Amino acid sequence: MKVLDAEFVQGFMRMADDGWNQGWHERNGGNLSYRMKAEDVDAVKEELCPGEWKPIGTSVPDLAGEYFLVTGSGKYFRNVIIKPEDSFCIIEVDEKGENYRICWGLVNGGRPTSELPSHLMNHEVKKRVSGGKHRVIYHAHPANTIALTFVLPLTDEAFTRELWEMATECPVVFPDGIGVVPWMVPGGREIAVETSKLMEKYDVAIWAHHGMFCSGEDFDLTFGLMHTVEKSAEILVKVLSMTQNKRQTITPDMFRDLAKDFHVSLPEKFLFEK
Ligand code: 2HA
Ligand code: ZN
Repeated sequence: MKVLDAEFVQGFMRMADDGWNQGWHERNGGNLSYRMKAEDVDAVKEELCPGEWKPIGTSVPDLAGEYFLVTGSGKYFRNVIIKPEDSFCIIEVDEKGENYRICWGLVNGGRPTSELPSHLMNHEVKKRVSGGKHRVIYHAHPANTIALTFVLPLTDEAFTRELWEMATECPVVFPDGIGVVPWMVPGGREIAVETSKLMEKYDVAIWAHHGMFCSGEDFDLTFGLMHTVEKSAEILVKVLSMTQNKRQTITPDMFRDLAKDFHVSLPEKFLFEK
């Protein structure tokens, strides 16, 4: 099968375009990766043509031999549906988890996303903690979430609780909460290590003054997670623009009632008295 005809590739392209249409991907902002299933690799194997091995910049031994669909460094989400072969690629990770090679795509040259270390380290953690279920890692620059990193304390507790309070669905959609990484230089191993530590506990990590990372089982769940967090952030920005004091809100006991009926467990560390 042609790579571009495969359902997982169509899903990847649609998600990238949905993110562009949300306004989360100015210029070359953001990146997306998908850990391919054995049957995905099988379906497109006649089109795979491996290039040279190159260093990943970190070590991901638990991803040895895996294939990923990843957006390209400097490439625009705007162009993913317009010139897919130029905008993303399929890479293979070597037997040590230290090198990758491009097997398809980026026909005009280039390399996978500058955030490849963060993507792969997040995949490695999520593969382990989800028992292999999580396959999608998504990074975007949604404006309301970023705006909040200038006014809320940069703690998991503050972001989780404030965003949970803004929409009743939030604690059900991300019951484990949200992690926050303080401002760091992007693109390297250090920020990848900090983000992947948070991914042990959460499916969402916010990078202060930069953007958000989400992890999920498939494209719909991962996009939906980013969308839910950003929508909640938008509501909080509106509320804070009107007043510093909410007249009423969802209280810790209301969250506990919700948790019971919706069969989620909400960590007590987010249900503190204010
Ligand atoms: O430009 O978003 O974090 C891609 C990025 C880097
Ligand atoms: Zn970014």
